Amino acid sequence: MATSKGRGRGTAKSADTFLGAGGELHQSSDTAETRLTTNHGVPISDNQNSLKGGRRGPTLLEDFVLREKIQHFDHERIPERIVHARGSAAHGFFELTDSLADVTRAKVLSEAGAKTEVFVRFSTVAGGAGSVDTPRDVRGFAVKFYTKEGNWDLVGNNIPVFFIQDAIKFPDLIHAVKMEADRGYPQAASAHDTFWDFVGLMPESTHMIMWAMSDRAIPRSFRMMEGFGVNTFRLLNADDEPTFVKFHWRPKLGTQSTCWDEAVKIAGAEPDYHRRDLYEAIAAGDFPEWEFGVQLLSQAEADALPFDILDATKLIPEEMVPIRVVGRMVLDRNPDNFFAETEQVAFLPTNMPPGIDVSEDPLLQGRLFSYQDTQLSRLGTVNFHQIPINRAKGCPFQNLQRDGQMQTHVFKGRANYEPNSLAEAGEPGGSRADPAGGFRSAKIPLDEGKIRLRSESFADHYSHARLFYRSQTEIEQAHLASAIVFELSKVTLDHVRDRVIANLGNVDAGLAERVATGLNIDLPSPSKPAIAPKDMEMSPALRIVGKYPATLKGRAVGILVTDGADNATVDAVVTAVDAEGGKAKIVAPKIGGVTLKNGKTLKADGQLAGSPSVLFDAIALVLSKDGCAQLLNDGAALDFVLNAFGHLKAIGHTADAKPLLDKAGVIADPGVIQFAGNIADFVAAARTRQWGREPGVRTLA
Ligand code: HDE
Repeated sequence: MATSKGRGRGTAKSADTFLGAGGELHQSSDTAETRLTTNHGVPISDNQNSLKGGRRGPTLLEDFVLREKIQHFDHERIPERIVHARGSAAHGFFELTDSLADVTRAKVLSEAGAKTEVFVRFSTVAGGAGSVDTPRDVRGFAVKFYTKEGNWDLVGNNIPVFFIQDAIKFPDLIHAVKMEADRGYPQAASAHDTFWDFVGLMPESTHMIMWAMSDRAIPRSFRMMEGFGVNTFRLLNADDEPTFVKFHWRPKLGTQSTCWDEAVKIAGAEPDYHRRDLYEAIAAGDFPEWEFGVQLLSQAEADALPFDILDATKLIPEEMVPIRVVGRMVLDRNPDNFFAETEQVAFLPTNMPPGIDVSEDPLLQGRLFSYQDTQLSRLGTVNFHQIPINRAKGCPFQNLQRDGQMQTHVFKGRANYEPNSLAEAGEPGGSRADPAGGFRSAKIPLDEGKIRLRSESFADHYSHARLFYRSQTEIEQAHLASAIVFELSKVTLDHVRDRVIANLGNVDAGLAERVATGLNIDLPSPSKPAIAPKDMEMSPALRIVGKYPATLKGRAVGILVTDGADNATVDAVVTAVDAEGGKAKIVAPKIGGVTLKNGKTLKADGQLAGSPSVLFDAIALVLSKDGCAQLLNDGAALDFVLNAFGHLKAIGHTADAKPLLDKAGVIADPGVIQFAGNIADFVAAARTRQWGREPGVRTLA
């Protein structure tokens, strides 16, 4: 065997590389630190060949090296999450900027200036772990704070309300939205019969449907999503006095969304769109950041509201109870290992430090059971809290729970019960309950005996849906109505569609009519609501359009170049985009790049066919005359332009690129900018979408 040092990629320290008898590349190592071993530490001599009876004979059962490797591989997967299976995560910190000591004794919320490590997982809800990132769906926004007083898991969503009021309906909701039971499709999509059948029969879902059909459900990036605790919680101060609280996360980059047509196309072009965006932003030092805010209200203030704050289908408009910003969260480190961290992280709404407590919200109450239970089936043992990502940090963890599958802790001493007189405080087995500093529940009087009933205070299913719809801008209302038309167009059962539209009639007669017209069906009369909806004061805070900051931060500009392209224009665009914190990406017909007008080679970040404009927030076409002529016959180039125009993106172009714009049907508007020393105009247009263009490129409901 020939031996040659250092050949092959990823060669371990002091490892030798050599060619095997069959000509295949091997690597070897002869030191204890670097050599390959079995799981039990036995050094392995050959990682290429199994042990056989003769060189062409059968494999021997005796080959424990092979068996161990294959067996471990066979068991690599664990059950995926029943909901929120597809997710991406990052490490970071939470910094409290304003103490809430008056309302809570939780250190994480009362020690201003203190930083707490966090691990955050974002997710879709309906799709499996291998589904795509951009379907229309609610997004999970789960934060694990490793506080000094144990873990606090704020397991929220990017939408502040939910489909149902009582946890007992959750399995029904999820069965209805997931792929249909007999056919196994559609994957990661709510546009199908069973989901809308459930929705039509459950009017309480109407408010959430408004949000799920809004652009919030097709976010541009995890970094551009709001987060909400959804359920109402309580804070308890040093005297155990309770204050109701709603938790909010607000992204520094503003809340931004994709267009529906764009989201659909991204699913094909880049299924990992959000995962890659988060990973690459953090790797580049562009750390995503959110403000953390609370809405606080006393029992008396809650009682005075015209809705029940224990009902998770309602929100408290900011205009009624302002959000007090008390902290910020920065995500600054990618996980080292997807499985160990992102997959094995177990969020539990029951993880709360002293000073934070639950409310009687019947949705939350069911969640308090479900998450612990699901971890047992997913992670397989009661000891899942010992997995590093789940372990409490910054505080001692000690109790008398023992043994169980995968116990990794070697407990010492005889005292594994309490009370005991064998162990002193500080010794193993010597830990005791702390009545003053420990977790206590709010003292809430219970007014009735056992009862299986939905409170009358939950019966108004439409006022908040109306509030949301009517508070939107016209653009957002049109998107929302169009989304319902799209989804109901995929529904095959007439009675299901009719029932949904009949319910929409209680939200807003105009909305119901828009949807019926969009489907070209007769408008059914409104259904009979349990309680007649009321008009509430509009809440402009519920909008997205017109609210996000005008900046290129977090945005990407795709610069399509050809041979002979003007180097000065390319440089000017790249410099201007960089200067504003955007990401400039060179796209060329071939990945090796192009030769610019000055004879220099410019390498491409992406090949045109694999880098469609849906992956960028704005595009620049820096084409030479000949280059443009060649692209006129290239469908990928035409799509690049056509989709950017249709998705309301700024388009900057050289004069020589005009024939491509014309062939793609681009009509000049303020977002289409011919370069002539005016790069600043292009950058200004690239900071947002060209909403004014929309009526000309899309028929909306
Ligand atoms: Fe969850 N939910 N959920 N949920 N949920 C789970 O726990 C459940 C609800 C949310 O990134 C499961 O570990 C019930 C509301 C997020 O790992 C499960 C009910 C909100 C995540 C579960 C709800 C959420 C989950 C599945 C109705 C927003 C992903 C796997 C009573 C406040 C966390 C798991 C992660 C995950 C149950 C409703 C958020 C089955 C019974 C409302 C972000 O335990």
